Amino acid sequence: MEENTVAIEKGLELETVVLQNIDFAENIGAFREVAKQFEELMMMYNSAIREVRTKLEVLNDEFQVKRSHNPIAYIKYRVKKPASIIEKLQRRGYPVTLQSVEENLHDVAGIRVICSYVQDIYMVADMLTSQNDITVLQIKDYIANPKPNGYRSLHLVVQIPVFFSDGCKPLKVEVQIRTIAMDFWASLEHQLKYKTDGPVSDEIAQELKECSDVIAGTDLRMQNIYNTLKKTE
Ligand code: 0O2
Repeated sequence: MEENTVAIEKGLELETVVLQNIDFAENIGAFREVAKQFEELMMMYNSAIREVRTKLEVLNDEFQVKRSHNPIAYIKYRVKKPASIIEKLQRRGYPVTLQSVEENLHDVAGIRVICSYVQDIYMVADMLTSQNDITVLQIKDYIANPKPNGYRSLHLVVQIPVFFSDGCKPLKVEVQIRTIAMDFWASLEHQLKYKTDGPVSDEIAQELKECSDVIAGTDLRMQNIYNTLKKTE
C-alpha cells in the first residue's frame, strides 16, 4: 500500500496503464524502475522550462534597463500532469510509454508568457526564436488567425538543448504568448468549459466569441495609446 502511494505521487498513473493487468506485487521492481525513469524525464522537462524562462527574464530585464519598458508582464509555467499526459496519448492513439511521451507530445513542458501589448508578443517571440540555441519546431498564430471560438494567442514549440551530467539533451517546450486581455478571456473560457458537461449552447458560444472580439479591439486601442504616448516622450 505504501509503495503504491509513493508510486502515485511520482506520477505512476502512467505505469498503471503501461503495466495494466500485471500483478503489482509481482512487478514491483519494474514498477519502480519506470517510476524512476518518469521522474527523471519530468525533471528534464522542468530544466528545459527553467532554461527558456531564464532567456525570457533576461530579455525583459534588458528592455527595462535600455528602454524603460517591460514587454513581459508575467510568466506562468507547468509540467503537464501524468493523468493529462496519458489522456492525450490515448486520445491520439499513441502508445502510453515514456518514449512515446518524448516523441509524440510537444506540450509536456509549457510556458505562458503574458505581455502588456500585442506588439510585445511578436517582439518577444522574435527575440526568443532568433537565439541560436533555439530551434523552432512549430508556430501557430491564433492572433492573426483566431480560433472560431475567439481564442487568441501565439503558440510556439521550440527545442532547447539542456546540459546534464551525462551529456546534452534537446527538449521541447511549448511557449504560449498572449496579452493580459487574451489571457483573461482564455482563462475564463477554459473555466467555463469545465463547468459544463457537454458543449456549450450556440448562444453562449456566440457570447464568448463576441467578448473575445471586444477584448481584441481593446487590445488594439491600448496599443495605439501606448504608441502615441511613446512618440511624444
Ligand atoms: P493545457 O491544460 O492548457 O495544456 P497540441 O496540444 O498542440 O498537440 P492542438 O489542439 O492543435 O494540439 O494545440 P493548440 O491548438 O496549439 O492548443 C493547445 C493549447 O492551447 C491548449 O492546451 C490550451 O492551453 C490552449 N488552447 C487552445 N485552444 C484553446 C481554446 O479554445 N480555449 C482556451 N482557453 N485555451 C485553448 P491543452 O492541452 O488543451 O490544455
